Amino acid sequence: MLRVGVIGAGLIGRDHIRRLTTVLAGIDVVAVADVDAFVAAQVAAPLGATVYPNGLALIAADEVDAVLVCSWGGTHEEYVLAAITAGKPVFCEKPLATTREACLRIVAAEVGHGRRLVQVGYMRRYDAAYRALKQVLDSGVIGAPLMMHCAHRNAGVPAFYEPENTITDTAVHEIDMVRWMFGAEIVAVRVLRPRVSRNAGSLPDPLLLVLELANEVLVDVEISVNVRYGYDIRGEILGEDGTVSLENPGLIAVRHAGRLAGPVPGDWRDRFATAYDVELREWADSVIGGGPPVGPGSWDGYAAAVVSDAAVRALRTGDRVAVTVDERPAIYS
Ligand code: NAD
Ligand code: ISE
Repeated sequence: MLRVGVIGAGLIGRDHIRRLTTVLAGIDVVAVADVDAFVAAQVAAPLGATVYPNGLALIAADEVDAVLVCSWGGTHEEYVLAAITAGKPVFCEKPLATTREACLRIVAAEVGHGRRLVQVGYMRRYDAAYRALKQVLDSGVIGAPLMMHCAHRNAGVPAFYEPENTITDTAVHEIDMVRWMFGAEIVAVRVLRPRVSRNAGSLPDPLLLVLELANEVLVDVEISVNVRYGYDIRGEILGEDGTVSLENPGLIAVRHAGRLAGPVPGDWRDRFATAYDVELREWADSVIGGGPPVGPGSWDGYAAAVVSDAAVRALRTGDRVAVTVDERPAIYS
């Protein structure tokens, strides 16, 4: 049994605990920590897991083989660094950390340790539809890629969202996906602001990001975080000889009274449920097998943070912001 400790028992922490304990085999959640002690106790009780007073104590515990970090983004750095120091594999929900500098400190610690221990929760790389898109692209059947059009729409977002969270928490998924999909770094970013939605509250919503890739592919990303109607993730790649696109993820279509209708996922838990299952299965298998994680690592977390830093600057200034990535250390090649 792989004995896992989970830090942060909120929405995704609880969802991951459910899949670790009821969907996937060979994993035991033995420890939980949350700044909200009541939440931690409530989540730990049915599992028979130990509640730790804080994340650092959980990481240090002998009974914990590997760690899942599911607390708020600003807290990730401290926990990931502690896990590296303890030599324990750590799956950290996105973002790896909220700034380029914090991610670089994690990269430096992992390089110092000499072996990869960190995986970051960029689950789109595990989604069947995105994988199929990449397979078609890589097959060459649509020719060389020219552009990609993306939309990332949330019915609503948590109350803590500040303007930059539309980038650092939401657009960051497309930032990672695009690097993986095209195997190329993002070299510049612009953020355009259309008319503001009356549902936007205090957020700049919607936004249009334009990402320039090193291979001259151009990607546009609509970010809408208050569309109300559901969770809607879109993507279409234009190649020289054809296109490939994500299709409606609904499983059924209802034809009734002269209308054709189908379900729209409510949020990321519906849309990416299977992707999270595969992601954590592969992560756990790599830990059990004693190898490095096979999924996105600290370097990917760093590269995404560099672009999201630039996009936050572009959002504030309206400028085109160039992105420069440091040299990739050998353990990430
Ligand atoms: P949430 O607010 O529902 O839960 C976060 C939990 O962490 C809360 O219970 C909070 O009390 C706890 N917490 C905060 N600071 C802590 C600390 N220092 N130590 C221990 N616990 C602490 O938030 P969420 O939606 O579950 O998001 C958590 C993380 O997961 C974020 O980084 C978010 O970006 C990421 N996330 C990823 C996806 C995805 O699609 N991959 C989806 C949702 C959330
Ligand atoms: C959330 O944290 C996620 O990661 C979801 O995948 C994303 O769609 C949402 O915008 C974020 O708030």
